[in-house]
Amino acid sequence: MGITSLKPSDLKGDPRPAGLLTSEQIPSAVESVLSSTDFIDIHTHLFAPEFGKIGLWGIDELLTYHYLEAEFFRSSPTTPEQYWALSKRDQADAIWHALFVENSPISDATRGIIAVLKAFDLPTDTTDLADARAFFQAQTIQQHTRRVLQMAGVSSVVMTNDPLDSAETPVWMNGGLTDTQFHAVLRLDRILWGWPLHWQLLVSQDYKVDEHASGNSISEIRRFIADWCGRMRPLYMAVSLEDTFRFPDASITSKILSEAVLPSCREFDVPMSLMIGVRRQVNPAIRLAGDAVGIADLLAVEHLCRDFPANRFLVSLLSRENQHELCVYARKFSNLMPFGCWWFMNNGSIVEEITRERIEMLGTSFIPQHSDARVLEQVIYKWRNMRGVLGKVLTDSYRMLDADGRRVSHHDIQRDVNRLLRTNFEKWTRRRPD
Ligand code: FIX
Ligand code: ZN
Repeated sequence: MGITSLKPSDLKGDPRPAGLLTSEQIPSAVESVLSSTDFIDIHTHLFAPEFGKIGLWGIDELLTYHYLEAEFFRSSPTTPEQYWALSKRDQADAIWHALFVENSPISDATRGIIAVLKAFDLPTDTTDLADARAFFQAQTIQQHTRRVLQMAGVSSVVMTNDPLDSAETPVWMNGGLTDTQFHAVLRLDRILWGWPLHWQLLVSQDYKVDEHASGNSISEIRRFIADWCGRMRPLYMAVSLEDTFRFPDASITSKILSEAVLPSCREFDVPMSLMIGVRRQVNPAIRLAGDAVGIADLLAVEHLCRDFPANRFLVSLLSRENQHELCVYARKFSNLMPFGCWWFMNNGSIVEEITRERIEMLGTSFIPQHSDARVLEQVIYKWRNMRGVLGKVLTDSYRMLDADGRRVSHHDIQRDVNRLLRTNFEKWTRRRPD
């Protein structure tokens, strides 16, 4: 008996047709589906082991994560100049001491470190990092990577790849990516908003472009993108944009986006990811930790979705104030896929707020999260936290559905979780990462 064929009379007296859950059974069913389903992590700054040293992992990298550096400068008299003069190891020791010994690690980012140490049965309340360092030094990156991804319940990791980053070039120029658990994204920040600083890098790669992106520049940029699509086979192209981003306007960014990047996305049938709302380097003294947030004008998103109906857009916004508007635009444009709770949005209470709103307005037609992990082991706590929030939000949604008169089955929950954390992305990229 399928769920749709149930008549109200069948439900009287509560005879449980096979597979249907009682309201009491819903929380554990949701939890078991979430814990047994591997996710696709659609945006990270992680690298496959074959990229060598640019892939960050281990306790010193975990502690010197820019989220923790930002918190460190609030809880330590150490100046940024003094901090940058320290070795990575001494920076990590300083952060451990200030945020984990002298203070309670109750912020999301500090709790994340505790969760990683716990996941490897390492002490979480020592004054030094000797045990943790010994543990990570004993790991081999290949094996450790597989183990960490399995612990995080992540089957595929989508990287962030900059074609103008010389540290990555050796892999791409020597046969490309071989690791099947990692996938490439063509990140175009230096071309889209960094053109004034970086156009000569294309010239050095024999592309005939100029400072104003005039003449043959557009067709040369498209040739550049085509060459890198051949090397990377990216799942999508991407850019992060400031809160001041406007489209269309007279800027080089607008010109390159509309005349080169979006046509190339259509040519290679890949989506364009727009991460909008950063205010870069409001405090350069603290480097990566020095970026902030601003409320973006989403008219740009409206114009892009309407004026480029053949393009598919992945959009994530940094400002809390922009989230509702994004949900509304997603109801207007089927070529718009909201994704993730980006950066300053990625805190439990805000993730819950956004995810509830998205379920209420979009059902399961969005991608709830990405980790944005910069250090390998971060995927352990970032996805554990997300499973916790999603568990609460989905349980409430199914209980409300049950109370409204429609019973839920284990199959329903599995289908919905698959869609949210796997098939929405697979369909959007027209690719099955694994
Ligand atoms: O632009 C981005 O992809 C951002 O995620 C990063 O630049 C940012 O520094 C970050 O790590 C956010 O979590
Ligand atoms: Zn990122």
